[in-house]
Amino acid sequence: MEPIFQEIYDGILNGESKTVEAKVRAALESKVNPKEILDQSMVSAMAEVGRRFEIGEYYVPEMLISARAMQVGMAILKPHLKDANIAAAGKVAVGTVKGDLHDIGKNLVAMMLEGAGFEILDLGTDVDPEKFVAAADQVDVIALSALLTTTMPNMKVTIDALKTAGKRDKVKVIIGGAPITETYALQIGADGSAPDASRAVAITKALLGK
Ligand code: B1M
Repeated sequence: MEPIFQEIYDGILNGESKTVEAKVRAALESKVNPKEILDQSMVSAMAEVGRRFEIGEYYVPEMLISARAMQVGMAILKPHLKDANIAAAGKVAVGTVKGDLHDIGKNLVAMMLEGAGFEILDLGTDVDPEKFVAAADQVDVIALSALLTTTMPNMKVTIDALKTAGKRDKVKVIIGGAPITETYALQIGADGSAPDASRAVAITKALLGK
């Protein structure tokens, strides 16, 4: 790996936002292709963060600081990616369902997806089913998060609202959050579920054939 890519890669793995910011700027100033910066250092670093999380080497705090460092780098890179007319891997609307205010896991999912090259439409928390329905026209995937057993049923309400609006077939729906199981996902008509943010990326990619 080229030294500048290695420095960005290590900066993300170690959650060093300032290093990532400085090195991404330096790479752009040296006229390195923004897509190469993204793919060869940043996306691969986040994939490694995900791998370390899955094998229990990283925990949520490490994943969060890495994701933040990634976001700092992404913010600098974004305008250049747009200039270069590079298409996102797909667009995902993320939100925590109606009645639920927990957003740390949802934000982590959004950050990891963004790190993997997806464009994110973050609908926030306590999201009405109608808002997800409206978003279905603009995205490829709808990602629903719930942390409470009392708000889980609103995932089904949201999927049913998509069906009623005739939009269910336009989008893939994935769900997740501490109380969610794959059995529940299938039962309510989601396309899949993920137990954590890194596997949310894997399933999103799989559903979109990426
Ligand atoms: Co609340 N809370 N909380 N809480 N809270 C839990 C969830 C709870 C388990 C605590 C407990 O009792 N042990 C419990 C739920 C019990 C249940 O339903 N069975 C609970 C409760 C009861 C409540 C209140 C009702 C408490 C009250 O007021 N009486 C209340 C409800 C408010 C509401 O939502 N309407 C409440 C409020 C809050 C705070 C506001 C104080 C705060 C939230 C702050 C915030 O999010 N900005 C809070 C917190 C922090 C927690 C705990 C302690 C931590 C949650 C968290 O952020 N975890 C939680 C206990 C716990 O989990 N140990 C608890 C870290 C986060 C990274 O993990 O969100 O699980 P998580 O996300 C993971 C995966 O689940 C997955 O990936 C993430 C990263 O790997 N994932 C997805 C999440 N969404 C995904 C979507 C995907 C795929 C994967 O695809 C779309």
